[in-house]
Amino acid sequence: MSIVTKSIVNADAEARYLSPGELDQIKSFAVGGATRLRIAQVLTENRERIVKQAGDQLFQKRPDVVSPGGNAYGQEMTATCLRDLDYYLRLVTYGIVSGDVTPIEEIGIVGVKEMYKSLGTPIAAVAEGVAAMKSVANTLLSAEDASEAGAYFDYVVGAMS
Ligand SMILES: CCC1=C(C)/C(=C/C2=NC(=C\c3[nH]c(/C=C4\NC(=O)[C@H](C)[C@H]4CC)c(C)c3CCC(=O)O)/C(CCC(=O)O)=C2C)NC1=O
Repeated sequence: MSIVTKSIVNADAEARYLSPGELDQIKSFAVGGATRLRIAQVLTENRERIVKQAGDQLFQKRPDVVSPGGNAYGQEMTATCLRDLDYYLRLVTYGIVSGDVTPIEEIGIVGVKEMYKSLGTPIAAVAEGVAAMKSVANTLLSAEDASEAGAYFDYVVGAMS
């Protein structure tokens, strides 16, 4: 839920106007809107490059995952692995646009440890891949925008560890 929806739900539950504090929070959400949309646009436009370069970095650091016996071994499994990175990049853009990690949490974090465990996927390596996407994204963004985006990548990495 965005801060706007959340504040309205809370206020209406008490049949009251939005409080000055809530209006302040909504104001900073609105003021940051253009920035968040700009960042999401850059990440969306560069998604193929971000996923590809992050994958290259991950497989260099963790050659075991793409070696025989590795969870991402073989063309098809490697493609599925890169698809998962693309999923998380997409969820990060949802988080950035809404200014809230809740969409990321609901779509991609709840139950993720159990899921990867049952797939035999080393979740630490997925987290490394997400961290690699963050560093590739950093090269495409201003320092300020990179720091804003970084919080959402960090959220995913943190939730996987
Ligand atoms: C948007 C929310 C969402 C997520 C997150 C998601 C993840 C997801 N990743 C899967 C598989 C997989 N995920 C990986 C990923 C990796 N293996 C590694 O060793 C690497 C570390 C890593 C890449 C970074 C692989 C290789 C598979 C296939 C495993 C298999 O079929 O044995 C599967 C099993 C079904 C399938 O193959 O599609 C799901 C559901 N699906 C979703 O709908």
